[in-house]
Amino acid sequence: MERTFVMVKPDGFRRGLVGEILARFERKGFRIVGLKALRISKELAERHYAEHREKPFFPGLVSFITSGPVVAMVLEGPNAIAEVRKMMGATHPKDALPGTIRGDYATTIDENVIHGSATPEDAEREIALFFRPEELL
Ligand code: DGI
Repeated sequence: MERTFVMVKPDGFRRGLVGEILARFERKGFRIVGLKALRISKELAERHYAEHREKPFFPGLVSFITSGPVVAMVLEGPNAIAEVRKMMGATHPKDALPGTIRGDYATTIDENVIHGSATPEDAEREIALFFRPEELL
């Protein structure tokens, strides 16, 4: 069993895609062990995306992710990290295959609908950033 951190980004929330996305993960068989809607502060955004701090797109990324509510969740299941990434599709929607979340719902890298942890280390760090232990089932 593995846990991963997933977030429906502000574009997904604004477009009413939360239910669609949650349904895909539930149907796949993942267990929801944490779930909340929130607005991300600039400080949380900068910590979450710390690895991109020096990139030219960093200011735009922080501004986008703080632009409206998001839904954050922790999903649990076998190989959850890799399986969720597979269901999300490639980072750039132009490379994301139909049938994946980004392939079906996104067109630009600036607004690519969903985030999912890339590695077990990222998952642990991101879960701790967004959830207190008592908020997880
Ligand atoms: O884990 P991912 O979201 O698939 O990808 P990542 O961790 O490499 O990048 C995090 C987010 O940063 C990504 O979802 C969109 C944004 N991003 C990454 N590379 C670029 C980018 N945004 C722009 N504008 N240009 C990029 O090259």
